Amino acid sequence: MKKIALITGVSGQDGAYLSKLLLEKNYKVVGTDRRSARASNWRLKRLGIENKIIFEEMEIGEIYEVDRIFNKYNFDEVYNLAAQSFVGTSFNSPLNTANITGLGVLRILETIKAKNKRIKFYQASSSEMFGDVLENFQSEKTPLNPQSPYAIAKVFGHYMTQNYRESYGMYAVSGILFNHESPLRGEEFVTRKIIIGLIKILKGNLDYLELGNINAKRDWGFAKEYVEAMWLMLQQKKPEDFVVSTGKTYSIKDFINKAVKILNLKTKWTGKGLDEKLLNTSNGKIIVKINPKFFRPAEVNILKGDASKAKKKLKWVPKTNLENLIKIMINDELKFYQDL
Ligand code: GDR
Repeated sequence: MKKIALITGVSGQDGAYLSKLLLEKNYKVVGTDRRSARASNWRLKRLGIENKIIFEEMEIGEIYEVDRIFNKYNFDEVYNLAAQSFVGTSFNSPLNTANITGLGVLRILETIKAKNKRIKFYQASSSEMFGDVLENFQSEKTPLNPQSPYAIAKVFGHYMTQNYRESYGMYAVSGILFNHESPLRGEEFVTRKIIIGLIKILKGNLDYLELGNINAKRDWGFAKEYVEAMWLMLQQKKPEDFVVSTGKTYSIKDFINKAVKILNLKTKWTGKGLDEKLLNTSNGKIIVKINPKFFRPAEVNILKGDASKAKKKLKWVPKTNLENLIKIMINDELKFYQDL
């Protein structure tokens, strides 16, 4: 008998990689998204699996929608990846973020509790929950200190998942994933924005790139590896939460410096604060400048995860360092240009 998995938010980066992984493990994959099917399927197409999963529309903001999907299939595992996942946007739409990113988790937990408490549940928690960090390395034990409506909604989902595990004996776990990137990352997130921008500049299709706080530091890993940790978390004897991270932190500026080096661009930084710029020393043109429009009302300055529990219990370790991750993203983007 094939196991049946539900992936909410299937058309996102992690949804696509996780679908591929579960198909390889011979699962029947039901993927849901709020949008009417096909337009948002480019990632599944890129991985060649758009016809291999069962695609359903499900608005996680409505309990009867969740109910309908759970009546139609007998799931073994549920991966809740659906969210309003952009931190910046959450400041402009805090109510929608609370409803989807926060209450959405509870709608699924309630449905599982009512229908079949043996269904295993994975919640996509986030390193953003650590916010203004209270410990140098953040682990499962680090106190949470969220700084955005997004992170606060994630904290709600995180504690609800723990509460349903403890109150009802459900196999419900939270994966606290630090930033994870790939060629399938949405263009609004900083890593993909930088890669796309630099390549457009190189090809003469963009004058310069505008960014916000380039001094923020993140712990970046490769998304394809992070979905393996999600699956592993649902295969344990005991349901537990895990941090998934690389343990290394770099600023946005470091990321840019590594990317321009790989692209063989000769550059130098000038100016300070709002006037800080990256110049192309070959032609004197600006490559990067700061636009305060991309600043957030409250910022998370630094994140650095301690994934030693995942290493010990899940035998999961990150394999791709930042340099190689950037190379993967650049090569993919360049290939896209060649294919045009
Ligand atoms: P983040 O990712 O907020 O960490 O959350 P993002 O890539 O959006 O920002 C990372 C850092 O870069 C700074 N920054 C910019 N960010 C964007 N998007 N655009 C810019 O122009 C820009 N300039 C500077 C940001 O201020 C920030 O400090 C991601 C999301 O995927 C979440 O859903 C997920 O939970 C966490 O990672 C783990």
